[in-house]
Amino acid sequence: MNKIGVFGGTFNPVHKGHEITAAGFYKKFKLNKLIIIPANMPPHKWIGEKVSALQRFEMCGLCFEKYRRDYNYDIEVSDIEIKKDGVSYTYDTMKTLRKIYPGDAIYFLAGSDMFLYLEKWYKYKELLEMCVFTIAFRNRNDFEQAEILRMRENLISRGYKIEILNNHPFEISSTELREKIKNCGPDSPDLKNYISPEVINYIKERKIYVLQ
Ligand code: DND
Repeated sequence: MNKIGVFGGTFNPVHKGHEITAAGFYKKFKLNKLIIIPANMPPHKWIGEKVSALQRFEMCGLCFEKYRRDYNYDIEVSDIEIKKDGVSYTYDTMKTLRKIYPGDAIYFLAGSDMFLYLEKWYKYKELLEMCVFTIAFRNRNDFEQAEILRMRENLISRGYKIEILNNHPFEISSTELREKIKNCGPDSPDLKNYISPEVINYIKERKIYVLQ
């Protein structure tokens, strides 16, 4: 039985928080494969239309390519949600993946912010039945971490599989980075601390986020 990791997100844009967390996920769970899935339309927020799903997908490709090339990770950026019109519910994606990987364990990775409102996700119980839900910490807030552990215990007692990545949080968000690019431009020197150079070049060439 293989272990397939899945990391879904809007990735608007993909940044080093995503990257480091995904690499840690791959290593900690000794994954045989990791699939990065940019959402077409995320169910929980309006993202506008100025940066297309295809552009978010291409940025993910550029960002994760080096893990395949330099570290030999089996990482794929999938267009499964982008090819499907409409809202990208994780439950639907997981059902499709279950058919592709019938006998394998599927680990779905999400940040703590997403996990905390998991009970509002579309068909979350059915989703949890199909995967090992894995939580990455996004910050060092003790109160939040205690709440995550409490929720995890509760879900485990109901028979679901919930894991914790136990990562050192890299505290950055796509929202902050879009603001930074808008206010300081894509040449802002500290941007490279947060976004990989390939992705910065893409942002510059396409002039995205600058006027938004
Ligand atoms: P986001 O828009 O939060 O992604 O979406 C996360 C995933 O959850 C997507 O696949 C959504 O379709 C799915 N979702 C959400 C809500 C409801 C449902 C599904 C449903 O089916 O009903 P971002 O691009 O903002 O971030 C991608 C992931 O990376 C998220 O899990 C986020 O928490 C995490 N993340 C970080 N993790 C560690 N360190 C950081 C991070 N920044 C973002 N600095």
